[in-house]
Amino acid sequence: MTEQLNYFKWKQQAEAWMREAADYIRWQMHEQLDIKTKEHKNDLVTHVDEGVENFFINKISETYPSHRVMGEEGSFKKIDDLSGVVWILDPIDGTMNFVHQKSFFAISLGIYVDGEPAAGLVYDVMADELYSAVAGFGAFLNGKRLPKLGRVKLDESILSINPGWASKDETVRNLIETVRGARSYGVASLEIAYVASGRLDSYISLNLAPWDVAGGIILLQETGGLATNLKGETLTLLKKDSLIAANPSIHDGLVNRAFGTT
Ligand code: 2AM
Ligand code: CA
Ligand code: CA
Ligand code: CA
Repeated sequence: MTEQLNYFKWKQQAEAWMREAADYIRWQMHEQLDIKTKEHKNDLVTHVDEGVENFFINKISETYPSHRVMGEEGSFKKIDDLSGVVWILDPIDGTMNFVHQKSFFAISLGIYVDGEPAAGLVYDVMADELYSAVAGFGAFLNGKRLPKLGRVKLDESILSINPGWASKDETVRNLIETVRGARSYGVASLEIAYVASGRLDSYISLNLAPWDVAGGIILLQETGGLATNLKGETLTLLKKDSLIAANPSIHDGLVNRAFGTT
């Protein structure tokens, strides 16, 4: 129980920092953005992503010196195991949306203790929607408890998927024809949070990093949803992987039908 008290404390603290970082983001959004590309031409980073990550690294190291941070913009290389307390941070998830649309981006944070979920937070900055969970105590949206996910049928479900991938893959095109509707938001952490809250029934991606998923999958676990890679395997949170995050009644069906060997 003492452990859990800590988890609540960390979640509370993380939430306050997220709101402070969100104020900075909303302020900087209307300034000239310093935009750079990373490995691919569509993989963007701005000075705001770096500013938010540095803000969290400073706060966490001042307040909890023994905790480690795995953040997208620079501090990943130092982390190759999940022992102790690790904060897995995406300072801005959905940077392309941040740059082009000025909405539909999130701050995502998962706190893990020896690799086990402790607390997860995903904050949609412009909608002011904060999804949060302490593992074992349910998930909340702006303080209101999210219900456990009910049953859905695959052909009545809403799937979120990257259209760039869908256009190139016949299996994915068939899947899109099977479900009731397909969507794409371009912000992985929030799309997982949407599955946790029932706004979406599934979200599938080919290649995500630990910080894209670490916060969202804790929320999902708390409302009964399932998250694995496309082979149905548990995520390690130490390397890039594919993802199927889904309502439990369609998760295994999606793995088998779209990507399995059966
Ligand atoms: P990012 O904005 O933090 O980079 C876009 O479909 C979603 O996938 C976003 O959550 C984006 O996170 C993530 N993503 C992961 N790897 C990516 C890559 N190499 N290029 C663009 N988006 C990536
Ligand atoms: Ca990125
Ligand atoms: Ca991301
Ligand atoms: Ca990011």
